[in-house]
Amino acid sequence: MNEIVEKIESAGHVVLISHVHPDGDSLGSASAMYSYLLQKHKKVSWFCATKVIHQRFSCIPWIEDIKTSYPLGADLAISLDCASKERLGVEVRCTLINIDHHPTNTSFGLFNLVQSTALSTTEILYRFFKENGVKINKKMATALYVGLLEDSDGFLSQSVDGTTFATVQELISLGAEFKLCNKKIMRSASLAALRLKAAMLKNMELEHSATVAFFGVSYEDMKQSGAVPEDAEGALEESLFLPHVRVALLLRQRSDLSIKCSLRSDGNLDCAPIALNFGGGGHVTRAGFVLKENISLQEAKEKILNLIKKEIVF
Ligand SMILES: [Mn+2]
Repeated sequence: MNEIVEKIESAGHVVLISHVHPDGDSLGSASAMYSYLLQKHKKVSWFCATKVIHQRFSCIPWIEDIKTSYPLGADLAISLDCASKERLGVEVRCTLINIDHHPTNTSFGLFNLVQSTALSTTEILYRFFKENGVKINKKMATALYVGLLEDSDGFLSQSVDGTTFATVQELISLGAEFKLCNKKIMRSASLAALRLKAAMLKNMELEHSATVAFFGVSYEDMKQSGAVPEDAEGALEESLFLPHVRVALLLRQRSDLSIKCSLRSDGNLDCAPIALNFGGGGHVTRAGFVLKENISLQEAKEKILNLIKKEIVF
């Protein structure tokens, strides 16, 4: 029997962990795992340290079961899509299984199912279910689909290939609610999000011969728009549609004045080492980190831009 299946079989109470500020892949993979454990009549909890989950994820099965308090008495934890211990948002004391696809994953679990070539964590789970003869029901298929949809940026990313679509085809045949998910995940916005996007695009700066798009968003900007942090990512990603832009950098000031930095690239520049350099992590095309020191947006911009400029070779 597979080691992970064995651990699950012998566990009394399993807690699934989606990373802080969860995305569709972390939620989708935890949701699919949740269904699987319910199928097995296991006692299971789903933990995420972040209180507010974006409304676009409401199409993910069991999303209403997420708890922000860590369950007492769990004897097995499974983290999904978490690249480092810090992303768990909690100190885990029991046996931990780490299932992820980030190349920067630090293998912090006792068991690590980390495949950096996978498009999403849900793709790893899909294979895990198939290899272990697990029946994928409609809810699981929907959840697995969400991870693929989200991490492939609506099937537009460079890592998408025929295998991705073959997987999607199978998930749809298993009942995945793909139309609902496409609409909720890719095609819904709040007025606040659109207002923030407009302000960000208006203030976008192009640096280094227009190869770098820069966005600085103050805490005041966020408060004024009423947008949630994730809403700032739309403008960031769209700036890469510009002909010369190869890297997009977003610096967003938080209420404690720390700065959340998000990096996106067209794939020709690896974002992960830059993020690692500042204590963060991620993928080639998307990575992030937090600057905790007391530093202005302008100072942070210069510091990071200098590093990016060294990496960009014309
Ligand atoms: Mn992911």
